[in-house]
Amino acid sequence: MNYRIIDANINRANEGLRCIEEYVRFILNNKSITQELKNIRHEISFFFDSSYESLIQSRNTAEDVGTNIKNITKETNQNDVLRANIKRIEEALRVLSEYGNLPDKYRYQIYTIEKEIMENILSKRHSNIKQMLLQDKNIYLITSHDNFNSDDEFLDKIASILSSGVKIVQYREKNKPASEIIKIGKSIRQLCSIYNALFIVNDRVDIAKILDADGVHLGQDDITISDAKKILGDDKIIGISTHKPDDAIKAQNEGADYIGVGPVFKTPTKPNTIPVGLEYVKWVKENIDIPFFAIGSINEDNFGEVVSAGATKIAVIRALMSNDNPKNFIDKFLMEVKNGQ
Ligand code: 3NM
Repeated sequence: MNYRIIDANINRANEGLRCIEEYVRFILNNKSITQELKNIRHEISFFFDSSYESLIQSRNTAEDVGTNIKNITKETNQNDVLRANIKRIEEALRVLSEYGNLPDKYRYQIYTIEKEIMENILSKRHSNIKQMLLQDKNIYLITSHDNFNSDDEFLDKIASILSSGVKIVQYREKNKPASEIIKIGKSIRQLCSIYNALFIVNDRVDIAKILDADGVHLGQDDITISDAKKILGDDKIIGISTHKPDDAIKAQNEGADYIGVGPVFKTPTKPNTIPVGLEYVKWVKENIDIPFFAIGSINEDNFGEVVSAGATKIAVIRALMSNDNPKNFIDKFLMEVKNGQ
């Protein structure tokens, strides 16, 4: 065995592993990949452990003809550092397997980790874009077809609310067959495009996909956030209703883009649900980092309390769908948020 080659490449692999470990740990905040990298580092050292003394004795850095060759990692951009170090590890592991019989599995593991890291970076990028999209969305309209005599009347109401300034609409329909949901959904989708509003579909990930919605809103009993992502991809918004701190923490950990927080007050839409009150709104404000919409019987008489509890965003059905002057409601709420900040 050529100990000088092995020694140099263990060091090279370890240094590279350390560099990407720091990236994954401190930039991506990804615990599982950090742990995987740490394990590989330890296993490689362990594999050559019996040769440790020979390796150190063989070391002769002063006479190494390669020490003043330009270092590939003299980069300023974090992503360049990452890429250069992944390459460096792969090369070092190849050398260690050719000259030192290190199993190829470590190199293959790095190829997989490289893919995971890239997916993580992309998903972070998408999630930043989605957070930006949600930033100025203070009033979320959730539709209800109840109390409308026709689809046209229903769609006219949505158009009037959009023209009053709402920038995010959730199409919520629990009673109609899929074919009808899709038909009406297409019209709402079009309205949202005209008014430059986000279009979100309630519950049905399949229909969100068919309608090319901007996202889906899930309930606690619907498919999981990660399954929804598999169908819709990373660039679609995924929101979920939450009713207690555990729901909110889970949603955040699973990568929800926003949460619903409620019902804050008793609502006829969910007659059997006990309201969570303003306490839960306060808790979310203090403990959760992703955007949240307070929901449940929020109206002009009580939105002041909701804003005082820490919400800057609300989701409503009746306060807009049953309102002859949605613009007045929207303007007053936005003023309340502005004054409350
Ligand atoms: N979800 P309104 S409360 C659809 O707490 C919905 O998750 C809720 O309607 C939740 O504004 C609710 O008319 C009903 O009370 C909201």
